[in-house]
Amino acid sequence: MTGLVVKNTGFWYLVLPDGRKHNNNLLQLDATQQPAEGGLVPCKVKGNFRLKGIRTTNPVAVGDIVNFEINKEGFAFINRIEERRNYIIRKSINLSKQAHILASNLDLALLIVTASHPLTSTTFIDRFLATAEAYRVPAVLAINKMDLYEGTDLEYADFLTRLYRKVGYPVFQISVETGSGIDELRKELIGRTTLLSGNSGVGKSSLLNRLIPDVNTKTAQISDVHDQGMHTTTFSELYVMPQTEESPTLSSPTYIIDTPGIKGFGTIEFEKETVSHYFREIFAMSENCRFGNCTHTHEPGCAVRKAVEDYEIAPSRYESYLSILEDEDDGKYRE
Ligand SMILES: Nc1nc2c(ncn2[C@@H]2O[C@H](COP(=O)(O)OP(=O)(O)OP(=O)(O)O)[C@@H](O)[C@H]2O)c(=O)[nH]1
Ligand SMILES: [Mg+2]
Ligand SMILES: [Zn+2]
Repeated sequence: MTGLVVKNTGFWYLVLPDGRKHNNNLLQLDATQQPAEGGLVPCKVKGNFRLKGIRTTNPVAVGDIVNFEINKEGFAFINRIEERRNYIIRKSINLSKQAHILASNLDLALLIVTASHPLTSTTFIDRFLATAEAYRVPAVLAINKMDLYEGTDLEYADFLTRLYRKVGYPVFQISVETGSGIDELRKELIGRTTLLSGNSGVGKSSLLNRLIPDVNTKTAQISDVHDQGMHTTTFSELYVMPQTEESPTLSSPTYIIDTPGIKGFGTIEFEKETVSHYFREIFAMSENCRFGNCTHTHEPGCAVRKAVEDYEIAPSRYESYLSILEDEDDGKYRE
């Protein structure tokens, strides 16, 4: 049997068998429970799924299409993963070489960012966007909590909006709290499979609850002391958004994957020579560099560094580019 991986609890993978409709109604299961009719099948993994020699904390990811078997005792085992159309992977912030696949087979990567409570850094945004470019997943930014901002926070939100629109990414200014900008964003998601990602506390689960009101995933207050999220969501999970008036005859379902908040975004598997390909404006500008193999760090006649000096390329983007190059130097990622 084949199915779609909807959740990974570390121990079980919950799989939606082909032909069944996902109703967001997840089962709580123990080890002896039989797969319930109409529900999700709890599976374990059989065999060794390695990603081109990279050690991943999760061999099977949410969004994977898998083949599974049910044995005589009634336990289900995943025995094959269909080839992934794409995926988003990151290295965790610690110095281990472990990587984590956020999700696979995506039509869209939606990065939720905030200008305060907590503040999302441009380094984080750029690393996420570069990874989306590298794995060919279209990316979109949503700046959430617009209801909170004034003064420098509002300036930062507007700075991010202008910067990333200029680079070529759609940017939405939203407030899950007041509902502003949500309808526009919803249109972007219809008929697609979207990964929701971002720092802890930016409002990923709150957005999901607004888009799919009957789900009610857990959300939590930001810590007053640290102005940071509480890591409320602990496992990635795929939800289905019901059809709306705008999509009555749509053939593909609208899936949204809520994920745990992440602190840093370590890039993985990048060749030094190709890092610049994942920064659209740097790549475009590099055509004018004197040397074809310019790394835009020290070479004479570098058009990229000239453009940074002239503020044609944002210094923050160039710094993010350099920080990824440094990672690739020592194979580590530090914030
Ligand atoms: N003022 C305001 N608060 C918001 C908004 N969206 C979310 N919040 C609040 O931000 C806090 C964190 O929201 P969550 O949805 O739990 O954040 P998350 O991104 O899912 O966090 P993790 O699961 O830890 O990764 C909650 O207290 C929300 O009520 C918004 O638009 N405006
Ligand atoms: Mg959450
Ligand atoms: Zn150059």
